[in-house]
Amino acid sequence: MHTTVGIIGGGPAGLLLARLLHNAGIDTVTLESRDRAHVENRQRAGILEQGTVDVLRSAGVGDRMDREGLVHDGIELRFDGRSHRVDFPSLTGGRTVMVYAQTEVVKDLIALRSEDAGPLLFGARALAVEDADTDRPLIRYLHEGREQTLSCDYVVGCDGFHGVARQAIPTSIRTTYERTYPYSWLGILAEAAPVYDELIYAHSPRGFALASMRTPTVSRLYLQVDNGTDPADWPDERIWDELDARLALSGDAGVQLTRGAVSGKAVLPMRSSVTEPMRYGRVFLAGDAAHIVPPTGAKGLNLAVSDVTVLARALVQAHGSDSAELLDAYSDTCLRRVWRAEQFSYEMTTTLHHDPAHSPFETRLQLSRLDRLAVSGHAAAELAENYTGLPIDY
Ligand code: FAS
Ligand code: PHB
Repeated sequence: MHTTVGIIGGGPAGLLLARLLHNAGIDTVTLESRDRAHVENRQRAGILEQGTVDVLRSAGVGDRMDREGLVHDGIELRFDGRSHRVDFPSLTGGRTVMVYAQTEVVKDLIALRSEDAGPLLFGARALAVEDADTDRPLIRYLHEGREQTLSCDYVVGCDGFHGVARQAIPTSIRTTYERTYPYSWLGILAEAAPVYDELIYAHSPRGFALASMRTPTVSRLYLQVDNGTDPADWPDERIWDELDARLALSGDAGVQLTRGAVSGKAVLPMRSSVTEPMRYGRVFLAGDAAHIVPPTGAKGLNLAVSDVTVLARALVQAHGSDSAELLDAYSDTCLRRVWRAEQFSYEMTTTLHHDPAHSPFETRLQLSRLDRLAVSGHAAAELAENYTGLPIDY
């Protein structure tokens, strides 16, 4: 089988790239190792930047998001017995974010894909990418018990942190920068009204807590826990009690922790990772295949969207003309924005989490940083600008 663009991975990066290229009349084949149900129900991100919302709308995938998504124009920070709201529109010239789960974005992209009958193969596991530095790169993959090959004009690795595409970049030119954090997140979904009508990020001596949401009746909640934590050690009541203690909501009007049936209990490790370059020959990396951010800044999914938006423009240019100018600039263009998101996610994570290696001195520094965000419009604007998302070609 041959295609213009072979895409490995049917997560948000791969599915959106296929959609953008389809809209531009470029044929693709997408290989996804898991089945449709797994990909559609994998609990992950919840916040879409303004730029992501704009891209989904212009790609024709935004209708249900606009009907069911929740537009948010701020977040609340809680620390040291105080709470401070960061307002987005007044600090960013009108930008907001959308609460609309990654699971829903993926469902919308897959549903649209089946209408266009684009070849999206589930249960197709890429084994290797070969001939990356030729004009006919090849994907070897396993599907329906048989090893098969897909020859391509271009290959894009959208296969996440554990994918194979990264291996196509020779170790002699591939550098991975990484950091793991001394804590993880325990995340739950709960059939319970959200704590508040905006997200609450809470710094507390007991550890970080985040109150988010999926719908007006479904909450998404996170607690900082030790690395290696077994979710079984956190029965529901213990989770609710700890959220109560860390969010410290007592007495706040309109803010209440409603307990409900818990599902989707999972522990998420926290890491930062960037692989450079994001391209070798005719093989490109996009999304988590190239970079990972701790989810504190809600950047992971949004970076995947900006990568494939930049890449789709470059592939359209190369496909329609002899110019490879945008393709040649792809890695540098994306990495500038990636490193900005890495820095913002690192800053949000290290400011809000209790690091077991911290002395009281570092904790005072954290509280001073949070106080600065509460009293300085300049500091708050820097947070708001990064949280709502920098321009795609920042
Ligand atoms: P993905 O990992 O989503 O998709 C990669 C796809 O490739 C998967 O479907 C996988 O099955 C497939 N694949 C892998 N190897 C393959 C192979 N060899 N052949 C074929 N297919 C293969 N971000 C936030 O902003 N907020 C959050 O709260 C948040 N929570 C997260 C929780 C978890 C547990 C994880 C792992 C990530 C979380 N993220 C969060 C980040 C997450 O949203 C990613 O940024 C986002 O999924 C990136 O999308 P993709 O790049 O498409 O990668
Ligand atoms: C989520 O709703 O899953 C979410 C929101 C904000 C974050 C991380 C996760 O920073």
